Amino acid sequence: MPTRSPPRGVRSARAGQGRTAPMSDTNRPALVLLGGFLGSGKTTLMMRIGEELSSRGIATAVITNDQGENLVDTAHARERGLAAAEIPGGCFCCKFGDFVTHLSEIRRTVAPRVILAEPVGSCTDLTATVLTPLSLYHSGLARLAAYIVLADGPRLIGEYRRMNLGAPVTPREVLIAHQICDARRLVVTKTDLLTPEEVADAVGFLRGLSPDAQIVTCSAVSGEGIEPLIEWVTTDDEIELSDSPDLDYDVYAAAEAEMGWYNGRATITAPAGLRIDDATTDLLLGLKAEFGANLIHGKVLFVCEYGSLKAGVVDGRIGIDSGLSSTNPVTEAGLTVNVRAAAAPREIDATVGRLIDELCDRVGASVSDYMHRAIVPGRPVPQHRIRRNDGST
Ligand SMILES: Nc1nc2c(ncn2[C@@H]2O[C@H](COP(=O)(O)OP(=O)(O)OP(=O)(O)O)[C@@H](O)[C@H]2O)c(=O)[nH]1
Ligand SMILES: [Mg+2]
Repeated sequence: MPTRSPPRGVRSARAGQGRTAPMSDTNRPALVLLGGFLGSGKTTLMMRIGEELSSRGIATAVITNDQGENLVDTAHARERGLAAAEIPGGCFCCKFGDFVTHLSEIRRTVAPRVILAEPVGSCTDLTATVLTPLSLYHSGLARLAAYIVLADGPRLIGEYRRMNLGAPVTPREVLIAHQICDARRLVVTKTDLLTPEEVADAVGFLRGLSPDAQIVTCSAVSGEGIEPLIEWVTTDDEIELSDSPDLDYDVYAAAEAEMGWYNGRATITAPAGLRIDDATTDLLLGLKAEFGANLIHGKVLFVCEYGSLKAGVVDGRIGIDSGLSSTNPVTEAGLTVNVRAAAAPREIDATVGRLIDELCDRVGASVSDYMHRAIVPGRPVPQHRIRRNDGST
């Protein structure tokens, strides 16, 4: 296998010491990790793949993960009818024991053929901290079918081009470049937002960062490009574990510490009626206006009698994923909000609380059962870190 040439600061050690496991037995579910930076489209793609697999009669479950609790992603998956387990309070690597327990539990209760797992979008180094420990200590639990990292198409040709991902300097550059170089399979997402020339440009940019990776392009919205991903996910093979790019955990911790995470949920009661689509847009526009370029990913999920509406704002762009059967006003709805921004947690907490209050004032609604928490993620301390290249743990 050729040695990759990752960017400076994300040096990859020698490749080629991985082993290829034998073809799987059919009892173990296929485990697929879908990584990538915040807002790159992991949950949307996971839902799309999950629904596609389910329509082909392939039982699928998902595992979501976050630094906090009350996750839009988990609620969204369950609303869409997918069996979903959630690992809150830290990434898969720091909560490896919980990850193994959930894998085991979901296998016992749902018996899926495929498990799609979404790590926290600010997490990296999964080859060393999740895949290798799984293959060494828990290989009977699941077959490691794929490790795929997503990169946001519009960000690749915009924000990422303006960053130094080829020679990362800032903590966030190091984190994003490492995520890209840690996986052998990369996806340029959201191609429906790009022209064919821009898609080619995004692929070329990614190729420059990870010359030997397999790269596909797709839109979880239009479905274009999904088929190669279905093949990656349904393979009978087990992945070949590769060496891990170097990573300075002080820099990694600094990248995490730059971001504030807010997770909250509430019940909104609106005697005069609340239009969920309007309320969602209001909240997202509010987040965009308040945080500007510091908003990394804002997510809103409303659940009401007509179904659920999940929407997000990434890179200043609002995307709406709706399962609503009607936009008629409702008198009660459950609201979940997750915000990741380069801002102090206290500021995010106060701002979101105010935006919810302002929304309620406008429509004569009231808020009850409001639970909210804002944090700065702690330093990543993986339970295992096993780098095949140097044998360290
Ligand atoms: N147009 C378009 N929008 C997309 C696509 N995939 C995702 N989005 C939008 O991008 C935003 C982020 O998508 P998510 O799937 O929540 O991203 P994520 O990677 O799971 O984000 P985190 O959980 O915060 O790490 C949402 O508003 C989606 O609607 C796509 O293929 N096309
Ligand atoms: Mg997600």
